[in-house]
Amino acid sequence: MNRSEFPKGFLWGGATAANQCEGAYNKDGKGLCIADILPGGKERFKIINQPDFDFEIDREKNVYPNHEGIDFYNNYKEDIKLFAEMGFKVFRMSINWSRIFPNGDEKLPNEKGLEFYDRVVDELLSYGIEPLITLSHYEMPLNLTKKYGAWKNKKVIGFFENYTKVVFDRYISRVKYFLTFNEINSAFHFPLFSLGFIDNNKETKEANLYKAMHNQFVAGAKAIKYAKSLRKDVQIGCMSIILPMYGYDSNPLNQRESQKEEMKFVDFPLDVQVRGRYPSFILKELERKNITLESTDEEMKLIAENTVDFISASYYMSGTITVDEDMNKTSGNMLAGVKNPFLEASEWGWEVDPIGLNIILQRLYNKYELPLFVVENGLGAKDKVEEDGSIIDNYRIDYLKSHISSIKTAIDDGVEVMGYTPWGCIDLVSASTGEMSKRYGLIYVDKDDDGNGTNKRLKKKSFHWYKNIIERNSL
Ligand code: BGP
Repeated sequence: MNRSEFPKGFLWGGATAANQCEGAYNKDGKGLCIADILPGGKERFKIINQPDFDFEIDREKNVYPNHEGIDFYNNYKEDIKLFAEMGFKVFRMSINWSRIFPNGDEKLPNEKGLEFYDRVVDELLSYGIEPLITLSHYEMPLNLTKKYGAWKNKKVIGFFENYTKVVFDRYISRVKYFLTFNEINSAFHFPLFSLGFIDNNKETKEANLYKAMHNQFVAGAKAIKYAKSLRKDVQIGCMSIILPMYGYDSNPLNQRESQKEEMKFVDFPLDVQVRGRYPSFILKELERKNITLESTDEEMKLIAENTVDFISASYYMSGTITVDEDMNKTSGNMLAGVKNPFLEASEWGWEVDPIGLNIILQRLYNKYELPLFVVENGLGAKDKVEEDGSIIDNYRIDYLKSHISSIKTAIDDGVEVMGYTPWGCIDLVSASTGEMSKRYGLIYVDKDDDGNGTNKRLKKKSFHWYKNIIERNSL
């Protein structure tokens, strides 16, 4: 093997989520999910953090982007053909839970929803592309939130079990790679997306967050157990946001604080899903805060016995931490801490840090000794279509190149990385802004924030660049 090459069988591809690309939000028996009721634009962030968020409000008019997405529901053939042209080996997609169980609590699934994913899976396989299926990507049926309080309620573990059993029964002979919960640690920042409820009550907020995450850990373990009973070589991963947290400077207080934050945000959920047990620093924190998880011995046993096969992750930025209260009042990076003077940020304030990806991959591999899979990474940017229809997205190429190179350096140092699937390989609706104009794609989709456009697909410059990387299996 040439030294610049990636390992044989490296899974190059791209990543999407159902609610951000399919559209057809109420077609063929699909029920509403959380994402279907969130508006786009500035209102979105305000709303998802509102304590009195009203799930009953009819936001039909406001939610254009999710409702139509890029109409992957009808365009999937054309899109998959383009993925195949780029040489994808794998395609990350989610199954929208509310397409299979419209209300979440029915006994029988919605056959039409299952048939849609049959078609998508078969289409991928016909090109030799492995589907990588996320079981839950911010798509909990809204009814489970309204009627049961979402992941706070242990009943939801059972509903998720029904759903995942149906999915595994149906697809596992054709699909080898699954992820349980998308960005399970996003619960700390966007609970409505990942846990399906908002609780801003000081007294109960933290306890409910930990209880809901615990229920997800149990549900994930059950899914793994069932899948393994059907297919021995199935590969199931957990999925987390990974970001290294730097101390702002060499002040030991800042270093200690950054380590504490990184352990809680990154390590805690991984410890549970990879090692099968809660880390002692979290148990101590729960004890100090008087939080009981209401876990049973049986649940802890399930968690211990059904751990993941690999760790998958999204990586967009690092965090910079200080204990200085005045500095902490200034607006910093999107997910953690204050501005890092050494890094530049995207238009949305996400600090670009390819070296950080290398740092965190090294650390996680050496701690957990499990294969890692970068299933999300990319640059959200506004693209310009030239008169001749070309899109010269050199900024995106630079971003992807620097991050891929960082992964390669980790591999050269002995880190096992299974693959790379850049986020939104085809333009889709942004999760945080609910808009189309924050684009990640290698393929452009002609749609704007107000729903205007032909929905036509155009190849960006990055499309040709990425195709070449895959072809040569090398940067
Ligand atoms: C992750 C989500 C994705 C995706 C991505 C980019 O947090 O898993 O769903 O959207 O971030 O974020 P955004 O769309 O907000 O730019």
